[in-house]
Amino acid sequence: MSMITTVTLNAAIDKTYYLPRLELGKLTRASRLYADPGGKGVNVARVIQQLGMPVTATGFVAGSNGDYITRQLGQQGIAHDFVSVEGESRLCLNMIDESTGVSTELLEPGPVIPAEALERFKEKLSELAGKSRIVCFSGSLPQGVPAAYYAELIARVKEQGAIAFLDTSGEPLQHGVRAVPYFIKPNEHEVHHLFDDRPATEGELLDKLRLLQQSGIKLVSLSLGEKGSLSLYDGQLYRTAAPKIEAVNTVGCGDAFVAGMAVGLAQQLPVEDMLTLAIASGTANALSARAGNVNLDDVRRLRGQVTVERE
Ligand code: TA6
Repeated sequence: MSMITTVTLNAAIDKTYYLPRLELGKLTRASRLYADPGGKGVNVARVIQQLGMPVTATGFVAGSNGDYITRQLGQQGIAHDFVSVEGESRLCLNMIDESTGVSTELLEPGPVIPAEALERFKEKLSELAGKSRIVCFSGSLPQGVPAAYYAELIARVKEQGAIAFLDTSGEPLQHGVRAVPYFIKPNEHEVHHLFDDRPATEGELLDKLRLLQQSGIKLVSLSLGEKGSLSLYDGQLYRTAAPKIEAVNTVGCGDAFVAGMAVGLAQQLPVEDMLTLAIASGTANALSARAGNVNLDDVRRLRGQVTVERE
């Protein structure tokens, strides 16, 4: 039985290009490139599998790109059960200028999801959630999917007695929090957008996190970038700091963070250890040339360098 299921409604092929230099208007030849099944939930699934826990990836795929995604997942040993639709799964490009280290992403829109496929997916999700301890919803919604769709899916996951993680933004997040997922990982901007869209002091930000927690969301993690993260769990605030590293490719760090949190929760680790695993996984992802990818030795080493303070 898969302990964890990840949902990617807009699955992608992530193509990562390393360029000697990226200058608009000029021809550039990639010195190396990688192509991996991607989209946030697929990245979460890959890292969960690399952390040693059984996982199933689901969502929507389309066309020959969709075939590539599912074929590669099979080769990476990741169970998958997607709903296929017409059209073509998208490419998500990440161009890394090696002269500056600057990463520039270009994301295609992906296929339009028809109403009948939305219904088909709801049934599939209920079936998968019935076999899972945790279901992770990650990423933006493709065209044709109503902003409240995550909220409907979260309700189905909870009906099956499973735990729902939600990592998204904008209107889908605003609707999603009303379905009271167990865990959300908003950035500062997304927190403000959930309330009054006014930037605030750290104290006002914490008040907003506490309001989210009072609505029943058990775990809220707020990424502060270089400054680490703040997590509120069952009313207790934890301030965490990630070890300093030389980042190679930061794309997918948030997904690896979610994967570490899901594995930590599934293993019923104490909160501090769960947060440590999440941060070590997110940091380890930045050491990989590929998106949504960690080396277990890096995770183990970094776990000893993460600080978690109760406040
Ligand atoms: O978080 C990184 C990433 O998953 C990339 O690998 C790329 O697939 C992108 O995000 C997709 O984001 P979206 O929110 O559109 O699903």
